Amino acid sequence: MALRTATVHTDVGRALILHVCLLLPGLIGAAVAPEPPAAGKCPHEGIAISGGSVLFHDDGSGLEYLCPAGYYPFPVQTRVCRGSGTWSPMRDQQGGLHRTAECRLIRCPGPVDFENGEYWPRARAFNVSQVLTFQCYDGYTLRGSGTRTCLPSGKWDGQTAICDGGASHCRNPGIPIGTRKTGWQYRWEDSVTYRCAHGLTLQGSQKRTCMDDGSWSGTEPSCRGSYMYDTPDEVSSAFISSLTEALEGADAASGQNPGDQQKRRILIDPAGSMNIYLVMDASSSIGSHNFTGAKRCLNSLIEKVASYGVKPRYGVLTYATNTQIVVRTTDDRSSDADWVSQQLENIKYSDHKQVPGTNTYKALMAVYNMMISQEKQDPKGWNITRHVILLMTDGNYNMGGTPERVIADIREFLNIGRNLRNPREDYLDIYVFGIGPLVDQEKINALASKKSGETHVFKVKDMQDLEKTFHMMIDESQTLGLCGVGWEFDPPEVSQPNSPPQRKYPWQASITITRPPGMKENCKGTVVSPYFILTAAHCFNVDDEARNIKVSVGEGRDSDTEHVHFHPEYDVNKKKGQGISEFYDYDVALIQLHKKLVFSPNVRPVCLPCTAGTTRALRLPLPSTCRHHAAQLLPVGNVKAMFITDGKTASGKKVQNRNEVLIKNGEKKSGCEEDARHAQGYENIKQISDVVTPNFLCTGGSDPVADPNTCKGDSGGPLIIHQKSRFIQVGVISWGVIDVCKEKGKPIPSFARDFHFNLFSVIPWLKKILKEEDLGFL
Ligand SMILES: *[C@@H]1O[C@H](CO)[C@@H](O)[C@H](O)[C@H]1NC(C)=O
Ligand SMILES: *[C@@H]1O[C@H](CO)[C@@H](O)[C@H](O)[C@H]1NC(C)=O
Ligand SMILES: CC(=O)N[C@H]1CO[C@H](CO)[C@@H](O)[C@@H]1O
Repeated sequence: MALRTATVHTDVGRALILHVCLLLPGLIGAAVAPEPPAAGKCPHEGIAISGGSVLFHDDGSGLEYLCPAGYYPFPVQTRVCRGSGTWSPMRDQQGGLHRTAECRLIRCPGPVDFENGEYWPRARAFNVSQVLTFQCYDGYTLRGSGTRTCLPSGKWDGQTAICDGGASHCRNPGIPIGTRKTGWQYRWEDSVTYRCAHGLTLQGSQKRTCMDDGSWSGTEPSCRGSYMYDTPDEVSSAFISSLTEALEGADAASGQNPGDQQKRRILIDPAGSMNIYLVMDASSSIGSHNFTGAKRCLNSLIEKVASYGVKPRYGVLTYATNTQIVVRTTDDRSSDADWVSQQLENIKYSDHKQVPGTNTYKALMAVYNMMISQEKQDPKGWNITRHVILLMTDGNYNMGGTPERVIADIREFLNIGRNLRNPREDYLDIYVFGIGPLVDQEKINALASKKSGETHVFKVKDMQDLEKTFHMMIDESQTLGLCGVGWEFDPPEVSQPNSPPQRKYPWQASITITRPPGMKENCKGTVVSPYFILTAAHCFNVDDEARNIKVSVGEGRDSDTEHVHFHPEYDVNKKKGQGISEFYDYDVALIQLHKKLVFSPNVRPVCLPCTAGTTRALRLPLPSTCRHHAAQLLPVGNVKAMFITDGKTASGKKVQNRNEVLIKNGEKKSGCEEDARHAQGYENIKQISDVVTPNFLCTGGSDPVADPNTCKGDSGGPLIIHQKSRFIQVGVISWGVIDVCKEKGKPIPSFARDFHFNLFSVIPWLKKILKEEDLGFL
């Protein structure tokens, strides 16, 4: 077989700046009583809750029902004291009136419908930690989670189980637990609609349409009880991943100083500019203390975004009955973070004080008007500006009409969703944060964007949870080391004659091993943490000394090696006795560096499977397991993947090239593996599994399409899955059947296959060696 090590010397180019950002919000939500409170006039008798206790607000304006852990107040959590001296009536989510309150056990709703398979046990509701199991009928393939556990929040872990019969333009979108689906055909432009079982509110998209590209429009629906909140973990993970992605691709069209980095970013970023609108509910029931906290959080958000070199324009609005515009996007200073922060600091809570009523319609109308003025100012750059609206509210708007109308107008104005082939959905994201028990889930869901696999609406318990969320989101360790962020755009060559060579994939490392007499061997590797480079074990000889192994990453100096950790099961001679001269199972090694790498836009880690970083990168629901990662990254079938090679542009500039291949992980797998018999030395093996163990991923060949092949020098480099704009390594390039590069010009035979060591097979070893590296292995 042909190993992919090489004696050619390869330079590592310097990289372009990428933007990555991070995030954070703080916010505000508040409840507005539909009627003015009547201080203290309501009786304290006759309103007890069975199984719980009652907390009266000091000013007599309301009460809150409290229940022990594992229980929730039914039918309502809070009541207000009305002008007439009576408590507000208690209506459940269907509007049914109740005379008494009780603490009910938190339970998970059971499935009301399931297609093409069975589930058990059958029940309308499940206790916390009960398990549901799904199985498909013959001929159907299970996607999603075959078993699901009821969580203490009343939600199920894992992902919707779907028994898919295949063979349609879109895949079966499934029936999330608690919903019923209508629509059984999944052709282009077919739609399905969902309803929730009695007592639950639908979040996400009620209707989804099969689109041109084979995906479904909108977000998978879920059915929630009024007692379900998003934990800080869930919020920060979902929001951080969506927002980071949005910020990665955006920059404001500004930057006066042609020499600074800002300017350079604009040159390489045709994706245009970004507006962020911060819309804060400041209605009367929010105390001034909370308002100050929310301002502090938003200020940190602005600073954080700025510290990553992204310069969006900000619009800042506060609202209650009326809307106050604090910063307009049309103001030249709106992309000056310091100035915007200062304006935010100057807002006084008393500006809106004592006004009952929340007019969300008017607030969004003000955002819409800002967009219109900005378009007049800059008609040319307009359609490449992305808009992100962060709305903080309780969704309990009680005046001004339904805000959905303005959202429809905004979408129309930005030309979003009109053309099915170019829906431009990327150009608008509306996140809605609701805080506290009075949040009306249906209303906040109606306002938020609905995008496949993403969450835009969050309901948090209280201000404290929100602050916690906020702290989790701005945790530096999660953002600087954000894994798998690449920059694939090619800058116009002419604009930067002296620019450094292009570097799109900042985790790529070149490894040079010097062996006497004057021989050099080259391999590739990947940065997986500040101290470790993942590569192939066969790059090294037993007698290679650490001082002769150098690693080059980014544009800095070569790094010295402290130690090479081989997988304990790697033994090239293991099967010599069976006539197999070379055996490459467990062909993985980790180089431990002498000094820590400093992460920068040019030096970043790739994502490894079964880590918290990958869960975030893939925006998988929490909690996610290693099995979920495997199902998402390596499903059965031909799986799109890529490897990276060094190349040169026509003008001689060094570049990193993306080579797309298909991992044969379905019916073509055994054929792919059988071709290993064509490798020199493997002609006479008895069983193919003697050399191609289940730990290899196979690419190459010409069926269904011709894949590019790896060459000498690529050994140790990554086999990567590119999903949701992030890069996750699933394999290490190990060996190939022939060296197609040596035979340049000759037609490439269909048996030219490449074998990559599957990282899912060595997770315990990675976890052990990388235990100090904080990668959050699952
Ligand atoms: C659920 O929990 C309740 C209260 O602890 C108990 O009475 C009931 O039997 C449990 N149901 C199941 C199916 O375990
Ligand atoms: C912006 O508008 C121009 C002219 O109408 C069009 O050619 C271009 O494709 C649009 N760009 C985007 C990103 O929609
Ligand atoms: C809605 C909310 O979080 N209210 C809080 C405002 O601040 C006071 C004082 O810190 C808290 O007691 C409230 O719970």
